[in-house]
Amino acid sequence: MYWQQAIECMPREDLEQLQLERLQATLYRLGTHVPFYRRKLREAKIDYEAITSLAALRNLPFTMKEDLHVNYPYGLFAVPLRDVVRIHSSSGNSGMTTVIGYTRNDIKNWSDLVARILCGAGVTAEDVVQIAYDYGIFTGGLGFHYGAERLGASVIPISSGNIKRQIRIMRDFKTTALVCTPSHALKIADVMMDMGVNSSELSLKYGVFGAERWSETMRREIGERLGITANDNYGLSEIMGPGVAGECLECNGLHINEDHFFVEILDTKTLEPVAEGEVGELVITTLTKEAFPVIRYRTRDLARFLPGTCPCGRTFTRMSGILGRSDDMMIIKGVNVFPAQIEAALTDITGSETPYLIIVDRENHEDKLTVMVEVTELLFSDQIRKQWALGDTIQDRLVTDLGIQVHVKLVEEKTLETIDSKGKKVIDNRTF
Ligand code: DLL
Repeated sequence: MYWQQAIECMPREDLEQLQLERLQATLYRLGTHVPFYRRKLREAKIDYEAITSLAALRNLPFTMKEDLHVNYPYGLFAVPLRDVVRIHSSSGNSGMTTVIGYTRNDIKNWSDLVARILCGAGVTAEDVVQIAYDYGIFTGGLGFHYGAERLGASVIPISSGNIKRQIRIMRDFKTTALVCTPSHALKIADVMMDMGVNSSELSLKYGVFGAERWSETMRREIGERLGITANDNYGLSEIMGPGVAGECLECNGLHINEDHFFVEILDTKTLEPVAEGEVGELVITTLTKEAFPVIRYRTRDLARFLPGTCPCGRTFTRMSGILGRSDDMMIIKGVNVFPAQIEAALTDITGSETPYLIIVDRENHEDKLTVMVEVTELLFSDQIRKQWALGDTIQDRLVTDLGIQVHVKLVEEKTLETIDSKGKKVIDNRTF
């Protein structure tokens, strides 16, 4: 099933021509409207008006997450704010936040791309689509909402809280497609069991899952427990949100929406293309974005291109699911978390370097983040109430900065060195 068959199945030659024209337009937009890129291109001695081949893209400078931070909030927007109709953002305190804008046209393209993802996973205008992503500044909820509406499906914007209610609505409203993170789908299956609801009482057929890493074992488990197909899709806010790539029902890799994104896979050390089929970092150039175009954005996500063509008929290149990260970002309860955010908050509160250890577990299909903090001599108080207050202050601050629940454990000095963390600041006990 296709949403835009003529595009999704277009001959590669035509696709490459389209990509080149769109790259030229993007470079022109950035070169003329974004001082940061004008300077960057000039420094790299690139005449952006003289790019005549896709191969020339290899010489363009990279864009890093740090560039987004430095230009916070609107420095990389290529249109005036009056032309921006939506703003999304990643979590984090102001120094770590990224802000992404969309013009009306960007939203239209985004909706079409998400409609493609849904269609590829089997969803049609006949379906009742329940979206259990967070509806907020995170791109998952609204991104899928607009895409599902564009498709013409009946959309239930349930969001991520109150799972019992989600299940009741799923049963009573005869939901046929579930859209959320894979771990949330398993959590739903757990709560269904507690409620005595069997999947045969539901009308569910399709599951469209993404925003975090998952495994074939999880896919099988979701499929069996909810009685649905389970398809993967990938995206990131800096590039757009969901809609970058998604699996069709063949489930043999994620088709990249190459008419809107030029994707390279590079060796993380040399930053040169990896050998065919090798794993490397996804580096993405947007080809149609108006408000927030980026060139060669280093996603830090690791994946590989898959060889051959897909029986579904789409000509877009396929990539594997995400196999890891080339930095230390973790996705906890669907939220991106960097150890540096935690460290910065601790230093801020304690006024000194404080030993800590981050522990991530998955209990009953739910991520749990614990931060162990050593009470050094400087922080020690013989008044238990004062000590508790310190724990509460750290906890409140981390919840605010990260946007997820955090368990803070204060431990005695030198406790952390007795824990075998192999010298790392993070122990992630989850299996993917
Ligand atoms: O997670 C956008 C999204 C929403 C994608 C809904 C798919 C579905 P961010 O919050 O910016 O955006 O997080 C982006 O999440 O760089 C990956 O590390 C990770 N990620 C996204 N999709 C997948 C996936 C959204 N299918 C970051 N598998 C990315 C593994 C994923 N990791």
